[in-house]
Amino acid sequence: MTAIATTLCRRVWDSRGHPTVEVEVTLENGALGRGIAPAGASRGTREAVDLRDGGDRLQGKDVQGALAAVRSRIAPAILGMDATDQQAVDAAILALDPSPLKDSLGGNATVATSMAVLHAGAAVQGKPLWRYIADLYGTTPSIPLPEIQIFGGGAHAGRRVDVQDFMVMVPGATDFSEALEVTNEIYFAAGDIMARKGRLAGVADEGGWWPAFDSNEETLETLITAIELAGEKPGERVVISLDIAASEFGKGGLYRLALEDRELESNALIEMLGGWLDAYPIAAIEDPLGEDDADGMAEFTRQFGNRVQIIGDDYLVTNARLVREAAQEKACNAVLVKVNQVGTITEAVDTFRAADEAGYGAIVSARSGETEDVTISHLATGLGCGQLKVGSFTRSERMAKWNECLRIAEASGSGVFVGGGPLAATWWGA
Ligand code: 2PG
Ligand code: MG
Repeated sequence: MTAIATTLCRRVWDSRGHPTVEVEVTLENGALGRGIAPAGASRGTREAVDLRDGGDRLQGKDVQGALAAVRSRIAPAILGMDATDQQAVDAAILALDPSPLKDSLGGNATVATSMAVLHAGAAVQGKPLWRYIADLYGTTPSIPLPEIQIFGGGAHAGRRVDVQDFMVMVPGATDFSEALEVTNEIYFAAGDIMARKGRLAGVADEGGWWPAFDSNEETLETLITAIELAGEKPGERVVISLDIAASEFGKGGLYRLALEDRELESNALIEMLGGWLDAYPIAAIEDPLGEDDADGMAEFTRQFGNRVQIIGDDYLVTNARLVREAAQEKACNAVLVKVNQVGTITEAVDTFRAADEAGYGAIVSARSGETEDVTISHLATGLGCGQLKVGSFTRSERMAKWNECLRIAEASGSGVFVGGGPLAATWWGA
């Protein structure tokens, strides 16, 4: 009944119009699961490889090699396996490509298959995916607090500003639906400001307003004004979250702020960001230092780890071993969980567990290249991780995830919204 009968794959297209891998797994009783690989633009060097064909066609981004890996290697290996034994199926996939970066199968091939198997397992048990995940991993489900981008930047906006994500969270909302409502007002207030300044220039890759600013700090100031225009007092119900994505503009402890035409050493960057933490109600900051700047990250955490959530994305690449090492070095206090960064559901859950053991927060996250796949809404809810980062408040590849959370919240009943829970208690207003 629960055995995998067929594994199909096809090329579909993501939100940036690039090819990606979709996998469909059908079980003996007809239950079906589907997964689509997302794609990052600001990628950590230790992430699982997103296998692309190269060459002249489709900007070198075709995925025929990854599709061939699913058809000729992964499908035969998992045929007949029990789809509800996620760990065994993922182990069978990993056995085909034990390389740390999955460069032979491609992380895009493995993640689409792993997610498809997860969906098929839920389908055969007749459970909503979030409930299936909670039962499988013995976790307590909760609706996550959304982390939503208002301005995009960095690699998602032609490097128009250096910082990548200017986001808001509404830990003071009473439920998920209210958090979205407040965010909607802030998003459109920000659009109005840009229009009034004659600087409205469309949106960046994840749907946040295009950052037509003269400095990174002007973006922050504008975000504050937008929060106020939306009728909120910054730092009360609403807080700011930033993804600095420092690996994108720094190597070897030297950071180049192109917009401001200056170069900063690690300590100067820490000082600049510390100034922002003092001046603005910032509750979370992601990748404040580069992926190769372990000393800088430990120093930043030493100075600010008691008052702000410090999230490792490129720095930890959803890797359980790196989370454990970071905990020893006291670098970061939270990890971004992106399944395609590590390649399988089992490994992503291992990372979530490693974070839990280290007392680190965990934020499930989308990639900048996304699709209609809503697995991460269920993963964040099912694991009860507390936070979900998806991008902005426009474009259907983003809204699909927020809307799915609304459906899950409705189906699961009220009272499970994390909102003002762990985030508020630990970081907000501290
Ligand atoms: C990030 C993500 C999402 P990308 O850096 O957190 O914003 O971007 O998918 O391009 O790595
Ligand atoms: Mg990031």
